[in-house]
Parts: sequence; C-alpha cells; structure tokens
Amino acid sequence: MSTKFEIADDFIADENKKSEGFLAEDYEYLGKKLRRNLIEIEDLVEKAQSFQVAVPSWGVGTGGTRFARFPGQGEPRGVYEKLEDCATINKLVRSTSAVSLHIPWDQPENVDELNSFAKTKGLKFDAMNSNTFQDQLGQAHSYKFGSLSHADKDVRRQAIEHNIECIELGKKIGSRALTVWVGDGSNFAGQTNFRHALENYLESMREIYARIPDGWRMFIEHKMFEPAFYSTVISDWGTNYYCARELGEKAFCLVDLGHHAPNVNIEQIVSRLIQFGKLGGFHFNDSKYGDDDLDTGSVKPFQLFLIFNELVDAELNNLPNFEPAYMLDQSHNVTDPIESLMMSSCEVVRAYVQAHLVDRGKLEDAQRRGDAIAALGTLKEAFTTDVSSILATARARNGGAINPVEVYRASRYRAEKARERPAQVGISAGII
Ligand code: RM4
Ligand code: MN
Ligand code: MN
Repeated sequence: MSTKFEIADDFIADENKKSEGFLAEDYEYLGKKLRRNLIEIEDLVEKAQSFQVAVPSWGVGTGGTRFARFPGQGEPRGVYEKLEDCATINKLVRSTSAVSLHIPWDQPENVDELNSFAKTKGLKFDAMNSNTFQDQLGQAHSYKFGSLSHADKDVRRQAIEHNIECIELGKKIGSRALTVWVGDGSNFAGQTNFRHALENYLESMREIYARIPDGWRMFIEHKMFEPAFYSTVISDWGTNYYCARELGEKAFCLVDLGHHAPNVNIEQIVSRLIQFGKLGGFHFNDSKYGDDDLDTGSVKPFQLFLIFNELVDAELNNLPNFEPAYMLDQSHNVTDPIESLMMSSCEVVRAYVQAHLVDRGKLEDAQRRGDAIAALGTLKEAFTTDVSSILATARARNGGAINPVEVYRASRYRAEKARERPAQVGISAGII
C-alpha cells in the first residue's frame, strides 16, 4: 500500500506559497471589516479549523442513475482504495477526518488490517450504515417487498441481524453510531397496510436498539420517496420523530437534505428537532427536484445557510441534547468525486462560519418589532459576506490547501490512480 501515489505535504505547502500573498490581503481586509461589527476574525478561523464533516465511503466512486453509470478513471475498487481517496480529500481540506462506511459494500476481510490502514491515513470511522434496500448474493430472503417492516417475520429477522452485524463491526472499528435507512414502502395504493408496516418496523427497530452500546447513538433517516414511489414507511420527520421517541434516548432523527418534497422548509424541521432534543445529524447534499444527491451548496446555498443559522443558534444557546453529527451523502455522476466532496465540505464550513456572523441581538430586536425587512437584512448581511479567506486560512493553518481543487489537479492524483487502478467490471461503488 505504501508504494501508492500520495499528495505530499511539501507539494501542498509549495502550491500554497503561490497564493499566500493574495490570501493575506483578503484576510486583512475582511478582518478590518468584521471588526467594525465587533467580530474578531481569528475566532472564526478557530471555529473553521475545528469543524468536521464526515465523508461517505460510497461517495468516492462514480454514481449513476436508473439509466446508466459512466465510470470515472481510477475509481476505487474496494474499501482500501476508497479510504485512500477519503484521506486525499482530508489532506487537502483538513475537515473530513472521519469516513462513514456502508455495509456490506465496505465489509472488510480483516478488521485489524482495516483499522491500521485507516490509522496510517489519519482517518477515523463515523456512523455505520446498514443496507437492507438491496439483495446480496446468496441471501436467504429478498428485500423486494421490504426489510425491517416486511410482512414476513423471517425477512424482518434477516434485516435485524444485518443491522446487529453492522453494530458489531462498528464496535471493532471505533464507530459510535448506526444509521438506519430503509427503502421500505409501496408502489401502489393498497399494496401495504400503512399501520402494520410501521408496527413491524418499530418492533424490528426495538430489537436493534437493544443492541446499541452505551455511548452510541442510533440515527433514523426518513425519506419521502424512492425507491418506493407511492408510500414509504419512514416518510417524513414526524414519523421519524415518533419512532425516535418510541425507541428511547439513544435514538435520534437524521436529516438528509434531499429526502423532502421540493420547497419544504427544512430549516424549520431542523429547528423543531433541535427543540425536541432529537436532532441526530445530517446527510448533506443538494437537490433541485428530489433526492438528486448533488453537491452540497450547489443549488440552494441560502437554504444551507439558514439550516446553519438554526444550528449555530442552538450551539450558542447550549441547548440540551444538541450534538449533531455532520456527514455528506452525495452521488457524483459527472464530476470527479474527490473534487465534489472537497468543494462540498468547504461549503458546509462556509455556511457554519457565515451563520456565526449573524448579529443575533439585531435579529431578535427586529423580530420583536415585527420588522421583517430588518430581520431578513440581518441574515442577508451574514450570508453575503465572503468568508473564503477565513476558510482558506483555516485549511492552510491545519496543513491543507488554500485552493484544494487547484492543488488536487496540479498533483495529477487522478491520472496516477488511473494507472494504479485499472478499471474493473461491475464494481458496486456509488450505485445510488
Ligand atoms: C439513500 C439514503 C441513505 C444512503 C443510501 C445510499 O438515499 O440517503 O442515507 O445510505 O441512499
Ligand atoms: Mn442519506
Ligand atoms: Mn438519499
């Protein structure tokens, strides 16, 4: 493994030298501007430096649609190569040191080997993701008509066991959470009994929950449609919240930004879940129509900012049970996944930093006076502030790149990987 091409720290440092001068100018100007509002730029750099968002192992492969998949060059062919790409992302942006695995896609043959490889790459493991939305070779029962909510208890049992195996593996690799997303639902009116399906689901989840270790959390992910197109069992945040409450204090709701109807007010959903002490975390992505899994911040950056406005408000108010896990969940069909994931992680940090610029006293005052224009203006003032120099400074101070995509391209990493990893037929990476 050690002979594989890596981007050297010196290379990043040399590339950074080319833009250090301009960055210093921009940083100085922004620092002065923020000081007018009594904001200390160094505090924001510190915040950006310590912000972390996990990357999905399934995101580094090229995705696809129902119609086709156009594989990219040098795609990772297994979990080790996926980790290599994740480490490259983190090397350049320095805010993605954890990877979320998907089982069985990433099932390791040797757990100790996986652990030591991750360690040498400076990576940790984030939430475990189970997969009961797809049949695996040699599997006894099919998930065609559901998994944890299936009408047949033998199918449910198989799905429960799979989730327990994910927990067991997670314990060995230092994960502290299990994310459960099921594709269960129906395509036709009358196909399933809504009430029975949810009862079955909850009964299954109770068994899984009983196996969640202390110090762990269980994240439940709702999704309005797809792969089922008439109904889904965990269709929305309300159902999600109900289940999380029924299960107990280790169960939380996970918000995947793409899993709502178009134009739904996600920031309000986030606020509600925070208020109820049940916000577990996020799967960040962006969308125009459905669960498009596009790059975070690429379609609706203002929505992302408004979500972070809620999160930062909760952070500043030290609200109870508020410890959201941040993860990306995207599918890259036309871009180099490494570039998309780097950009996306930067967009998440950008929204976080911008949300810290909101003058909360001014906002509250405007809300009290019913001054909608002043309230919106306060938010817009933060949102339109270009904090790029804060983000770049944070990355550089952490050893990363001032311009991650430029440095990545200059390194010719992808071409090197194309040589090292000749294409393989039928790889499973990023099918969704
Ligand atoms: C789903 C959902 C899950 C992810 C799968 C691959 O749409 O977002 O989080 O595990 O895709
Ligand atoms: Mn997701
Ligand atoms: Mn999704």
